[in-house]
Amino acid sequence: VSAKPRIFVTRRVPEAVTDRLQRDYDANINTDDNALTADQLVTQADGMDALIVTPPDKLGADVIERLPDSVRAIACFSVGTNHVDLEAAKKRGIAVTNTPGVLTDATAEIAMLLILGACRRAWEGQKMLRRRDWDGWKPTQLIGLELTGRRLAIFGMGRIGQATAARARAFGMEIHYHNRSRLPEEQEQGATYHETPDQLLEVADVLSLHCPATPETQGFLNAQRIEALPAPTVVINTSRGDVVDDAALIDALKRQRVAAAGLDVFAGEPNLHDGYYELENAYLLPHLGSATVETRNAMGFMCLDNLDALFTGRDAPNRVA
Ligand code: 8YV
Repeated sequence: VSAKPRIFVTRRVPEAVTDRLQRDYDANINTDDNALTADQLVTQADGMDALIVTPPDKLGADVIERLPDSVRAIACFSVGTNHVDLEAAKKRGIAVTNTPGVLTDATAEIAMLLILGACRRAWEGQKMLRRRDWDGWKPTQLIGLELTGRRLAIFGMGRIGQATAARARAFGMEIHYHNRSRLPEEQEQGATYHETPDQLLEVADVLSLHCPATPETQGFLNAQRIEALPAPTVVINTSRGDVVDDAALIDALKRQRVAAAGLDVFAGEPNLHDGYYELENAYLLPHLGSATVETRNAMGFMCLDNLDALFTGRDAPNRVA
């Protein structure tokens, strides 16, 4: 019998993280790397002291209630925790941790890639070239929107929103934001605060969503709010797909009411709304926000730092429940 805490990991994790897991824990890693059903999750949790999980693993109240008593901790390999029912975990006395901070820069980089890709029509250009359809430079070919001088409206000015603002500022964009609370002036770095989301939408040449997925932000960007955006406008999402009403955004992109969108996250991943595939003006990525060597290692180590703390009688530094 091993004295090391037993951990079930729902996906393959970077090699350096795997090494540390195997050194310090009795680890069972789902090397198939596939999404587990609720039943599979509960079965695999049998006899475990902790789980390392990652969206889209769903740990709703139904799953949490069925976890064996041995499970004392759930470490989320993510900053977002909307896939875990924190209340249900609290009720069962299970600690839940996440990975804030370490993916800020990587995600802000992807936000910039999406802004550039959507505004400058990078996907259409790629497609034209690779299909050998490019018949030469033309003054009116694939004309996009210039970032310089445009207003970037950031909805949710937390770590990632601020990191995106810093990068966009270097591109000459004017920064506007809405946040539940106004930032201290030194953190605003000249950004203009808008007290209500609707005031922010009115100035959004580019709207970038950086809020967490909560019942309040669910379907935030709906048909009515899209109509409040100026034209042309560009919509960027690196937060969670649930924040956008897909049917409304797809309709607006079709009509060119929204000039372009850059999306890294989708409701129902990996099964995105069919309408997106047809759109030339949607620049789409498969949830790459945190996908760098540095960040994925740091996320894994952070999960382990939290579990190390819990299993040596300390409180976890990134405990959310
Ligand atoms: C992850 C994320 O890629 O941390 C988050 O909330 O969305 C991304 O960093 C995703 O959670 C899958 O692990």
